Amino acid sequence: MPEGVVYIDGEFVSPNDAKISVFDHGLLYGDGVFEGIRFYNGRIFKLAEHVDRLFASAEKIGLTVPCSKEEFAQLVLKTTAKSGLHDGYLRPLVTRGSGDLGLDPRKSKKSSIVIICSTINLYGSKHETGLNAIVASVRRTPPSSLNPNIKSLNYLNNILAKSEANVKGADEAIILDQEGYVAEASADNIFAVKGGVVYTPPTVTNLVGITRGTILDISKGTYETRVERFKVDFLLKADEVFITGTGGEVAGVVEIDGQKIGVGVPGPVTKDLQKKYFALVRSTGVPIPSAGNNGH
Ligand code: PXG
Repeated sequence: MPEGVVYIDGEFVSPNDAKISVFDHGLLYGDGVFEGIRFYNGRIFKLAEHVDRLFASAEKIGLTVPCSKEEFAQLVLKTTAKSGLHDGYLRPLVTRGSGDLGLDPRKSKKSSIVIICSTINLYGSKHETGLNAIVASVRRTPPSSLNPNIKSLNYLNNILAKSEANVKGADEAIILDQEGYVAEASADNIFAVKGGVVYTPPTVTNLVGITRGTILDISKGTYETRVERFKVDFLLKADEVFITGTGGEVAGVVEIDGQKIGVGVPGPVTKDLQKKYFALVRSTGVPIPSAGNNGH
């Protein structure tokens, strides 16, 4: 059983007792939105940005979050405090709530708030050695069908890509948009470094990642940055490729479809940005109230 604590609609329970109805439209239809947040050293990294994105996702699907942003942030802090963890992972979700069968959202009378506070380990030691990736055959759902900036409970497009990577023995999948431009990885944004310039695609076809934004900010102090579209051949000829995400943090990609990127190890720009990112996440963020002082 995972460690941590779970908030569900007004109650804090242990992960073992964290249950929702099978009639919840989040389960039945993927009708809901979520966030993935990390906390380090007793501080929640970019809490306000994650709460803003959660509310923006909810608004895009006409889902009313049954509290204010400020109250939501306080709930996240309180849940984290109750977990007793200092480093870990938060998964807030807002689902349409339970309702009769039938996908009409009006069947659910009240949305549900769930906040899971636990731990996550995505790439482990691969941060040092780098990841190998494949280019998925499945393309990213086009923005005209589903806005990629709705962080919704529908992740099958990404899961199909990830499963393809699993079958091929790769760590990650790079997903292309409908026109063949590089969109993102299964749960991360993607960057390339060439001639000392840091490139990442615009977010028309991918999530406006909070880690992506942080890395662009950090990069600007040292490197030229360019937000522009590119295809796979650009990645294959790049000096370095890396991916960014709350879960995956900053991880070098050293091989794509069996072809080495650069010299086949995480490059100096990736390592520099990784180091600066880890320093930032460990020294900034909203302090988690101490366990004794979280209840009132
Ligand atoms: N693209 C997609 C499709 C994502 O789901 C990112 C990019 C990176 O965004 P952030 O804001 O995290 O830099 C994501 C983020 C998980 C997990 O449980 C998934 C994400 C984040 C944290 C954990 O697999 N997705």
